[in-house]
Amino acid sequence: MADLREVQLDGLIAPTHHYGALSFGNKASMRHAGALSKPRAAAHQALDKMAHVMRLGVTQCVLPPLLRPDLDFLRGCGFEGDAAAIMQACAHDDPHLLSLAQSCAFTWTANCATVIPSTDSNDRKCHFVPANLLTTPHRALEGHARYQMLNAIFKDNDQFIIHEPLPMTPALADEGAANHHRCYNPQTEDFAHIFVHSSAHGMPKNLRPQKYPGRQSKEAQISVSRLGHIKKGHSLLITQEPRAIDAGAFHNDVVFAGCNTHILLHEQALIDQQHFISAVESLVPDMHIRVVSKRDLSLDEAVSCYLFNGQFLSTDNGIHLLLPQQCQAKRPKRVVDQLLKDDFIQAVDYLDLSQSMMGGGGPACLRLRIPLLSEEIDALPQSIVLTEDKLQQLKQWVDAHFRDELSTDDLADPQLYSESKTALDALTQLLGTSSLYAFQA
Ligand code: SUG
Repeated sequence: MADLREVQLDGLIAPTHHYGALSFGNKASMRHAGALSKPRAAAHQALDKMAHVMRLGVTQCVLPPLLRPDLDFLRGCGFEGDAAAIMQACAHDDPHLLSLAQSCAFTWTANCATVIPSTDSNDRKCHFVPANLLTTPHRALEGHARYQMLNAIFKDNDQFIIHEPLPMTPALADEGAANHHRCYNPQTEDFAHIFVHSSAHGMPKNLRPQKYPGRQSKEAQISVSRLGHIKKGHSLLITQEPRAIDAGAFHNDVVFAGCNTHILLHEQALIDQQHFISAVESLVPDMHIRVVSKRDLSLDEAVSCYLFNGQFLSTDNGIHLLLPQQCQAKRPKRVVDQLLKDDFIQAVDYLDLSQSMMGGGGPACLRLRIPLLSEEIDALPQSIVLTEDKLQQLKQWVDAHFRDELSTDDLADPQLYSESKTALDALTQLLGTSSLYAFQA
């Protein structure tokens, strides 16, 4: 029997965490244009979630942030000189470009990559396909840098293959694990990879969203499963319900969640949902698929409370669900209470993730799940694995380097750039990773 365990990889919040309203179709992002952000609180909330996971006995790892602003991007736009000159000129000429370059959306690590575990691939390697994120202008800046960072961390080429992000063409728009889900029955070792898309070559108009962009192409999903060498007959290609996207489910993980044999999804999450359920059940025995009706929770309600972005964790005591506090409102709470009553899940905790939620990211958005064998866990740099000691060090790091508040005007402050560099330099020392950033070369 393969001893496959799901490691949770969460990105650390970066010192320039702010709300730029950069994601068209993500209602929380659009609503919080220009709101004052609280980077320190955001970083603590994210660390508290990681601590929670660690204390449930699940392996929790941390992924360092990217350096912002992305000066190479701004140089590519024609700005010249040192960091201070570039930031100030950009703030004067085109503040929107500066907001893109300062974005910390990489924190939502579910979008970092799609992971295919070694047990599911023909070549028995664990494959990472970093997402190109090309539908949103700020996130399209993440893919290559994340590719380099994943390479630096998952160094063991005998076990891990880090692919380049898919080519930057809209035909291959890819948002990583937010639109991918792996079902797995640990008893029988049956598995299925569910790939959900919202665009495809020749897709009929009635399957396309009318209001907001579909961010994931079918051709990208097929390419990811090809790169990941997924064993034949274990992938399912499914179309996201356009009504869900138009209601604000810009990623499938806003209306669909689960782990192993459990899936929780909204009645209006997918096209031809009954067919989807039968297909999964035929690939993986003993699935528990729970559909929440629109009567119990409308799509609009699902998008505002993020119930389906709950983080499902398989623990020794059963399934533990982490939800944002917004799910304590009457109607979502009633759904959750019923899940507990029916023994669909065994425990739930509600967390304050307000700073992440303001950008449209719930508990599941903040982590990338990496199913690993024990020898693969041993091959990880132990320095990125969270322990009580490391948690305290990271909390002190946040207190030493993060501002309490950040306004849009602060994004032009050159001091913020030096603070970020100092913070990231201190972080690599704390984590004991060798240099991860170009400025450390
Ligand atoms: O891509 N928000 C992210 C939220 C990602 C959530 N991830 C998952 N569903 N897995 C996005 O829309 C907001 C940035 C801003 O407005 O400044 C943002 O990028």
